[in-house]
Amino acid sequence: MATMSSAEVKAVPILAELLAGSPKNWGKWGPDDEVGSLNYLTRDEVLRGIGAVRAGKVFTLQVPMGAPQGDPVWPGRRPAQRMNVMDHSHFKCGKGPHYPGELEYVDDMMVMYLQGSTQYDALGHVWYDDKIYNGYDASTTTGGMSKASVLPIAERGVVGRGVLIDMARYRGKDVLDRGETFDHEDLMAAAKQQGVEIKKRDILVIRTGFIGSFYKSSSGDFYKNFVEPGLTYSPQLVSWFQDMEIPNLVTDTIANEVTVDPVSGVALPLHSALMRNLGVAFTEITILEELAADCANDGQWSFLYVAAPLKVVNGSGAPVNPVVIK
Ligand code: UVW
Repeated sequence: MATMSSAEVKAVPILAELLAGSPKNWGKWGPDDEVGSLNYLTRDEVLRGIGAVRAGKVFTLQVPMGAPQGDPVWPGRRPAQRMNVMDHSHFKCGKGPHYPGELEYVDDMMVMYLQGSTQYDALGHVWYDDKIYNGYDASTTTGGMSKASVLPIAERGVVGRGVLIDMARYRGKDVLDRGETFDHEDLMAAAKQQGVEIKKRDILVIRTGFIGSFYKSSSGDFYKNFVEPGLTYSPQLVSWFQDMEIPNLVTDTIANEVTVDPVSGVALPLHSALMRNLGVAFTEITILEELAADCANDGQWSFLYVAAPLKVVNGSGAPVNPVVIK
């Protein structure tokens, strides 16, 4: 059997090496900041988003939560489970509570990963070198996030002009291939073909078709050799996000970037380069099929984007149902 010499084995750098010298926005909005690049979404940006509304069409971007076939989640997490704790059957067998007037009702509860549906990641969700966004110590995540949790994002809300870039359509596919990558140059080329401009401070919404494919395949096929398509790391891509002051990256994949950077071999480097270092908010697991079809039909790829994750205290993320108005 042929063996590889140590020189032939590609060494995977640690994030601190890969991202040495990568720009950071730590301190840019003060030592207590916890919402990062969402600070770019000023009142003017809200009005710019409202200015993109033309026809009053409304789209919601959350995937169904607790669907019978399961929900798309990062391998190792489990789909949300909804359980009835009270319903008609309880009252039929005399186990329901009695209220004056004979009111009866249904109650249920859900057990879920906070990243187990369409969600906003807290800016402190990932780290390296023991520091999360804005330089807070990673020990602040222990037992619940006391810094850069999802709560400040939830309290602030996210409103601005969104632009959809349909990478799958641009490449003539229903769904990008597993591990297929693209970068900012591809985004701009796709935007040009769509006839839309990605403007400074736009909320960037990218369709790969990947989450849509979850609902068309068996769960075994979806998770087999799991490698998502997506954006891939380069210093130029990070500079582009920084120069464009992108506040929020929204995609129809589970982790917003190619699972493993094919150049360095590092897993999810953009989580660190964009979220940890620049404070770009990540919205993951959206479903964009209906919105993309409508944009292709009417040629309008920009819109008002509105989202507010749930106010989970100390949460590393929270479910959200973003709303797009065209
Ligand atoms: C991981 O944390 C691995 O991914 P996500 O940002 O999708 O939750």
